[in-house]
Amino acid sequence: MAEKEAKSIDKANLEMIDKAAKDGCNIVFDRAEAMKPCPIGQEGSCCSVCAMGPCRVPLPKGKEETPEEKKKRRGVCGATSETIAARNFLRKIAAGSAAHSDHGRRVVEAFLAIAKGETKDFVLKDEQKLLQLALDLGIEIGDRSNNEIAVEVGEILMAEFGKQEGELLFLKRAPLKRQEIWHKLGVAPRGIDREVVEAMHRTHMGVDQDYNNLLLQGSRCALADGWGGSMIATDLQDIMFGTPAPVASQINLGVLKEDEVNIIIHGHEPHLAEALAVVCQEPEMIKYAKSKGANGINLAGMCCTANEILMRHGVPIAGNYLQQETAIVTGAVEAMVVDVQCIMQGIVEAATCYHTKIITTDPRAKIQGATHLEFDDIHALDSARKMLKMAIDNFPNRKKNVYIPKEQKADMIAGFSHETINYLLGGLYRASYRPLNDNIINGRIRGLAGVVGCNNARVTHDEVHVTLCKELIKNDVLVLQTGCSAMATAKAGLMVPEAAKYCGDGLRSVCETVGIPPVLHMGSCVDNSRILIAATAVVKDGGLGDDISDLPAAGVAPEWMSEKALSIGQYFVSSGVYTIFGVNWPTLGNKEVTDFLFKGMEGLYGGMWDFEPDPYKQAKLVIDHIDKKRKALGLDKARERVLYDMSMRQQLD
Ligand code: BF8
Repeated sequence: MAEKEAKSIDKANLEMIDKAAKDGCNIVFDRAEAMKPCPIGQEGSCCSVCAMGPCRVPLPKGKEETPEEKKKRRGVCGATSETIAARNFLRKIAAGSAAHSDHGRRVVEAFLAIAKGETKDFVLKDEQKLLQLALDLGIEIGDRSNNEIAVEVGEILMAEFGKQEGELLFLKRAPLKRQEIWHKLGVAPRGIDREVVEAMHRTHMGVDQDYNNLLLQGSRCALADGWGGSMIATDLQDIMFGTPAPVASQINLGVLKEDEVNIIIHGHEPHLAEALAVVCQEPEMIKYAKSKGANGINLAGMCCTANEILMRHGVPIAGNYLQQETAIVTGAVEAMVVDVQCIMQGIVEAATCYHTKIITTDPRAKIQGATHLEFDDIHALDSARKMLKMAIDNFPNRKKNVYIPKEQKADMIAGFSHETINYLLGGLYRASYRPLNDNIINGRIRGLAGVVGCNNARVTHDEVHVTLCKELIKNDVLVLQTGCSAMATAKAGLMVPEAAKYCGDGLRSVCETVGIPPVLHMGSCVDNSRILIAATAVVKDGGLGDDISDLPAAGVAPEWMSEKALSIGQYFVSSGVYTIFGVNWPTLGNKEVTDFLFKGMEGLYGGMWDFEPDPYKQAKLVIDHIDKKRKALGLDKARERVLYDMSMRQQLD
């Protein structure tokens, strides 16, 4: 990775990597060069769950291990490399599931505060989605007010976190066959917190030491994320702040403005971002910015908070995960306001080279050297004003080393929620997935791929996402995206209808007819729950099997980095989806565990994991899998739907 071009395909980022070097600013790409990954930890062969270790049990390289040698490959307590690999894997899933679900819990708290009228700063925006959710939960509607209904919705969903028995309510949204599989395997989550706690208990020294049993809990804990915490977050965020609909915006560091106060909101939970989006437009705040010599206020997003306010308001995105420091390197960011998750501690150090203020806002996520201004849900707008004022006051402190790569920004269309796809395909009065299913059946669309997840400094920034997605659409695979992956392809120009020119003939004709890009932005990482709902809607519409595992569909996280990505992957696999991860794979130190994940899970769940870092090979694996599923469905030859006329019917009779 010594060559600059090996660090990123994004020209904005490359320019800023140069600038950082000139300014003497140490950033993630420098640290990745200085710090090589530990090969033993990377393959899941290091156990640090007790103080007799850490014990290292790496797979011998370059020779076949004898059974005798394998027997000796154990920790001090006698733990086998299977147990160690499975335990490490489950702990990562638990951390990822906890992160998404604690986000979900905070969303329910904010939702209840609005529903109970404790805050006047927000109202519940999507009445239709509220009522639909109330019906799903069996809540009486009658002539009750929306707020009364919402309080009951919020209380029922809050109870999902602490539930001890039964199973999560949203599991009922899955295809029946999928629910039966979960019941048969005993992996239907009971309560969200319970599954995370149990995962941590089982992986404590001397508890669960059967890798099969540990990995079953991996599914239960991950399903509590996908069909629990994340799904609750998505649904309630939509009701509070609006269900996304198509919206135009721009992305990359070029959205920053030289003559305005630039404030970047970075993290995951949308309430603060929503409040900032409101106060940044207030005439008094703009006047105040002008009094400090700026021409206005420019709000931009970073990471998944960016996706949230992009999807609902069209707020531009400054960049994805590996741009959080390079945004600061422009020297033009007055404040970076952060909440939780995916915030590199390095931003505080990077900010010392410039004038940027790093403002932490959540009691769960403080950083030494940052300014802490706690966000208050109840007085959300006042909180946001304080942060914005701090940014404005910082405008006159800009140093001389300001440079924004102005040319580097791309147009994009986002806002493809499940509801929007339903509407776009079927229309308001007959909203349906039928046209999508028909186009899959007739072969114009070969299949679906969910391409999601992070950036990772161990691979060229954005390259795997973009190369993979171009390969997929060229082969008529419609791509659904979330997270930082969505930002990578948006920057590369794949999220505009004109990107149809990169598609195969079939997908191009569908995109041109419906007027959609071939790569659809479905939101943040908790919004992977939208992909579960969309996949279920495709199953329920008929003609493509009776479970998610029957669909010609696959998932990929080409540049994954976070534990949340592993939780997402595990709930996709446990929901029946063939799921490929790039970069590296955290159980390669043990063959049995890896075989279970890559092969054994297919027999149990109909979905399985795979590992492949090369984007062209990833695309081939996705396409081969889609073709295998098409064949199983009898769709291996493209077929036009035959519409019977009267004489044909008579012949049939
Ligand atoms: O939740 S894709 S780097 S920002 S973990 Fe983080 Fe990964 Fe980005 Fe969003 Ni998701």
